[in-house]
Amino acid sequence: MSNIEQKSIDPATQEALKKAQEENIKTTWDRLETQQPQCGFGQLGVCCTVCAMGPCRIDPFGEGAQCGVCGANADTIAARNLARKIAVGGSAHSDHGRDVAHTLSLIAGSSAHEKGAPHHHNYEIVNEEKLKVLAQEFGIDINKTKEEIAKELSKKLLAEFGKQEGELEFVKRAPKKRRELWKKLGITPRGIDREVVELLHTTTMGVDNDYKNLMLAGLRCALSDGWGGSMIATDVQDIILGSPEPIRGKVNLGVIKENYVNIVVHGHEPMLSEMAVKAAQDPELVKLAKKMGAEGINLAGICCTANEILMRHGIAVAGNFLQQELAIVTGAVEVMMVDVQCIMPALQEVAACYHTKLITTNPKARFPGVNHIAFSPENAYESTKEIVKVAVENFANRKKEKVNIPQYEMDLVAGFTKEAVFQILGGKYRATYKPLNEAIISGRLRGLAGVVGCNNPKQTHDYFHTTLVKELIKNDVLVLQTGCSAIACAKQGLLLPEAAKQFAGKGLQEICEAVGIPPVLHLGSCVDNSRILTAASHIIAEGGLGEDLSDIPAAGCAPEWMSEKAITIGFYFVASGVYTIFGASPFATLGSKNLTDYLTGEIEQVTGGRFEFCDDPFKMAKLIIAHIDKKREALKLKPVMYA
Ligand code: BF8
Repeated sequence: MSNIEQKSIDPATQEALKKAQEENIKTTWDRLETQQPQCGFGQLGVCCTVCAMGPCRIDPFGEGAQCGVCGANADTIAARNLARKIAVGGSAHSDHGRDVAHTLSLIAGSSAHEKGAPHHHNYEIVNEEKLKVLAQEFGIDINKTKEEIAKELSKKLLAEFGKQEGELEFVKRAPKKRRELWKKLGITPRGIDREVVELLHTTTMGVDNDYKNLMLAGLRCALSDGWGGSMIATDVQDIILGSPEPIRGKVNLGVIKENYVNIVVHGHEPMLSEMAVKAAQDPELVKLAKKMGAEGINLAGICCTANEILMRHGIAVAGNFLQQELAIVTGAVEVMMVDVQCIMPALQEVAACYHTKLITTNPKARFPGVNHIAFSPENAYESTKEIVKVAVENFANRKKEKVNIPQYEMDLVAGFTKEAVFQILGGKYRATYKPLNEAIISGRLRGLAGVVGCNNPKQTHDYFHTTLVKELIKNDVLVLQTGCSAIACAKQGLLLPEAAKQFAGKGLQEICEAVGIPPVLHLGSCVDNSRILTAASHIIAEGGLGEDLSDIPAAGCAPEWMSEKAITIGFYFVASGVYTIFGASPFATLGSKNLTDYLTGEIEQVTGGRFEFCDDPFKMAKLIIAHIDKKREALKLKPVMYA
């Protein structure tokens, strides 16, 4: 295997990497090399920088120091480090949710944050039906105008963040048995911000020294993300931007078009990317682009914000996390506009080697010296139009000799939601999960797996996602995907209905052919992992597959994870009773045997879910299948039909 083939299995990525090497552009893989050897204490999670008596570290071989200056041992240090990551990951998703709820309040003309501010904005309520459903969940009378409903709802949603007592409203969506368990364990999330703050408090010097107790607080904080901040983000985005429905699209670097003004949007909050979709179609700007010699304006996305506009508009996806620098390396990107999360600091340097203009838009995420065009719901269209104009004008600066776009693009179908799954399986007027449950009960389907998460240059790019998913569908496991994992599988054609015939087992094939779905369902961005939680609750409500989420023959996996957000997702999966495998490296807990044993073992007796660390995709598939079979047996289901 050549050096480049070890980095990625994706031919477009390989080609762009070759170009980067020829042009002496340093990418994440080069930087990983210069970091070798990476800090062993950090990798094991036993380096403590919590207070200024340190930094302290625990000798993993048991010969040197076994506790820090304050007396904290490996268990406390590793658990505190991990807890902090859970808090950070949760805060990222939940802050995103807050911004979306704030936009809803602006639409309703009742900004809770900016009293007296003019109420002009560029959004509207696209999905009134979902607005009403959500309002009813929050106990709001819906016999009033949609603006009035939105006003009340946004107030209640924003109050979820600052709630001090009681429980988050969406907790009610979980099956009764799960809610009772959370209550018994004392991990029912009370308020979103409260759980993050309290978890951080417990990790400061001299507070919680019990690793199991720290993990319980971590589980509660993660639940406030999955069943709180992320769920708010997903549901309110559906109200403001419309609920996705199955839609076709294209993926990979080949979607960047040589004769067009190319704008790549990268980040997470779809308020920006959604407006970019509109601004890129502005007749005035399209005319200007043509005047500049381009055929038009081409918009493409990277990472989760790409998933958002793919799900709602079929906008092309240029790539996943490890392709962000390479999109610029094509030499054909006029502007990369970014908002928050997963945006590599290196982009500034890579962009400087080409004519590409990097533009930041969010006050929370800036680069020194990089052009910042402030974006807010109030000036959304204006500011996005300004960015598109910068791109169009920058077309003239493109250096033709530097352009080389790998000609790879793949078709895909995305846009599955808990509602869409209902409708596809049961028909629009008989929307039900019954056919899905029956398929599992009868053994035509073995079970379900959520395969999600990032890329990580420590692992061959896309290899773990695609190999695992192929193994799962071959064994009649229907795969639900989000984030960069979905993009990885899309590039290999796994998100096409035709993929069932080529890759799926007979049972899954029959289902896919009967209803015309791919064997791998793309549910959206990382906040949309909340769709998996609600879909699982519907499965329990439908009946026949147990009484709790932990009874479902299902598992979760983040094969190439790298982000703190992935850790938080893992924790809310486990807190919801899901067996969850992490690839790449474990969460730097290995320096504490007790903590690792707890997370991969004993915790199952607590929440019904547990973690597994595994770095072989074939083994991951075997573990998931064994777990699904164990759950099938516990439910006394018929044997798998085509085993
Ligand atoms: O939130 S999968 S690399 S883009 S963290 Fe980031 Fe990971 Fe991609 Fe989206 Ni999720």
